[in-house]
Amino acid sequence: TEQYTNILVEQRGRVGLVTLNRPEALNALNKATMDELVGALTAMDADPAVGAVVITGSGKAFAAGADIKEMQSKGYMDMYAADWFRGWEDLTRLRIPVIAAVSGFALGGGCELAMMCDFIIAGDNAKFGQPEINLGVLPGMGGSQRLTRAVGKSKAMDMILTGRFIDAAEAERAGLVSRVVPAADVVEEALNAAAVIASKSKPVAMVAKEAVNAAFETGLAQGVLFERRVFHSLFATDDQKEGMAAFVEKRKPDFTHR
Ligand code: CO8
Repeated sequence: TEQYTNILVEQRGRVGLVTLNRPEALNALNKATMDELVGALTAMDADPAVGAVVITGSGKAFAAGADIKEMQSKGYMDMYAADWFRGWEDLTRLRIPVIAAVSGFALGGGCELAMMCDFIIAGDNAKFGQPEINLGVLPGMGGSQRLTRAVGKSKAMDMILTGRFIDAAEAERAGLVSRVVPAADVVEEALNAAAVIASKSKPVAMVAKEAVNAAFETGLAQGVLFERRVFHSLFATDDQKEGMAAFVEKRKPDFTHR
């Protein structure tokens, strides 16, 4: 298997676990980390043996942001020519379900990475923030857009303009995270959720993810039409036949992911 420097990659049954592994820098997201993360997740996306993925960090920090030291001395042309942060968009094109398990700080690019995942499970010690304004910049990995869609204009403006951090309880109230659990349990909770997802039909889960994501890109009528058409399409799958037969026969389905 592939060797990585900035991340740890494991597979547990049908679940992939990717752990950001630069604890000395609070998992600051440099380009090398981005490339490894995108590479590992793209491989899992294509692997029929992996049905869902968890991304996590350390106990103290999911990730404290993009790597400030790597960006500090760059000029406009450096950022523009490299199209800095463009590579992160590849994560949002993954079709496999991805869960962020957030313990401790998820700041700046760390918060943005968590928001690129399909949902966020937070430890009760989690702190979310977009403090870029303190550095003389603004969020650059989608935060001004995804945070606003996730929590609405008022709280997004508050967080992005003041740079203040919100705790796990406020994040849950705002709809930024789906569950809050004791900090020590966050990875296990996310792995269990991923195992539930991975026990379903992978292609059906991928289509369901596409349909929810369509809600962010389209109007209601277009989104509902998209949903109905992909719903129809699933009747071409073996897994629809198996799932409905299992219900009628009062047994557990045995999905073949086809
Ligand atoms: N980048 C690089 N290094 C970092 C980062 C980071 N984002 N965050 C922490 N580190 C490093 C520290 O420099 C320190 O290194 P060293 O030991 O060599 O001094 C080490 O990690 C430990 O950090 P601290 O000593 O600061 O730990 P504390 O417990 O005292 O504080 C905090 C923890 C509050 C999380 C603090 O580290 C902090 O405020 N970090 C920065 C948070 C931040 O501003 N994040 C946003 C970054 S910018 C971003 O993500 C998007 C930028 C968009 C740019 C758009 C350009 C196109």
